[in-house]
Amino acid sequence: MQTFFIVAILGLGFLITFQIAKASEYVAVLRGEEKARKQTNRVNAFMLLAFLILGLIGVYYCNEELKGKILGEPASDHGVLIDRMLYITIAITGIVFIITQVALFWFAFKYQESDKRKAYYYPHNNKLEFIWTVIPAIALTVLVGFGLIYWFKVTGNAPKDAMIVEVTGKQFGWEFRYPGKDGVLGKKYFKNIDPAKNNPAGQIWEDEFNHDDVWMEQEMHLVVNRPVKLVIGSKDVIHDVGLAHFRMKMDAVPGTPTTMWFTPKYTTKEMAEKTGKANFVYELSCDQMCGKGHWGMRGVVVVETQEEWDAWMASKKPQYLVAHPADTTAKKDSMIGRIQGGNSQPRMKTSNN
Ligand SMILES: [Cu+2]
Repeated sequence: MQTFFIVAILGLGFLITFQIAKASEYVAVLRGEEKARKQTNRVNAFMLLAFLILGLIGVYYCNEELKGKILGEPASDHGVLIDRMLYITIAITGIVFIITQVALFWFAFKYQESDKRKAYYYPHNNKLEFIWTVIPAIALTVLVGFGLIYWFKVTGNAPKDAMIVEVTGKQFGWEFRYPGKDGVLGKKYFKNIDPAKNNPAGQIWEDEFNHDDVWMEQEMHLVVNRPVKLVIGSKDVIHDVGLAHFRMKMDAVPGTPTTMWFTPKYTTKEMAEKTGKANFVYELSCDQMCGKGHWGMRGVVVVETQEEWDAWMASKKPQYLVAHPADTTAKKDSMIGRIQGGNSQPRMKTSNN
């Protein structure tokens, strides 16, 4: 029955289309085909012009509406460069956009079909082709060149005094690890990841660099005017560390650490004053569709003075001590604990099955 209706509807649709086509054909014959075509031509030419004018008004209106509502001043040193690059790109492509669109629609209107003139046949001009190939090529090379220079800067070596923070994305949230006083992140291994044993990052406890590493979730603290290098990874799928206020972003790829560095220019408090929003926070968003909880991957970045940061860090306990409350020196014991942990898991699984 359903199939019958579908076929019937399709058949009717076809019939109606056919009849309309036939009817307009008759109308054209009655009115004179030539005349009908010319009239349609005029209407189209006028509508193209109207589209141009309305479109340009729309562009202007959107720009006015959104002015000042986007992110505001970039809050990092690299952000200033990236914004500048963006504005130069928008200016150049904007000028080209306006010229080409106005020319396109104005010509379509001005040179619509007319009995008074005939189209001029002009198939080829090497000089013209050369000019409009070479100029855009040079302009784009310069723009891409700037992009590449900034990219190498952002992903290249951070200054020696840079702070290091490890950022790990997961479904759905962010984890951070600070290297502690030694300034070195201890080694980790994904099979060691076991939040039940207080090892959410998978740290290898035998590595002494791990003993002062501090681990936390959802909130990252940075020092104003001090470069920071983020070492980025993921526990499951590809996420993306999006720091829109700093104009920074980098994919978080499982198994392949990525890095970027920048220097925050303003503390959270200063930014609150600048934006006039008392509850301003720097946001860390996931810029990669990573699953159904993607929308909830909002982290917070707190930028503060060195003293505030020191006080905050002093209140944190290294993860090694969280995992080994009674044991700060005996590395042998922690190793045994890890081996036992590794063996007990599969056994538990078999008994469950
Ligand atoms: Cu994500």
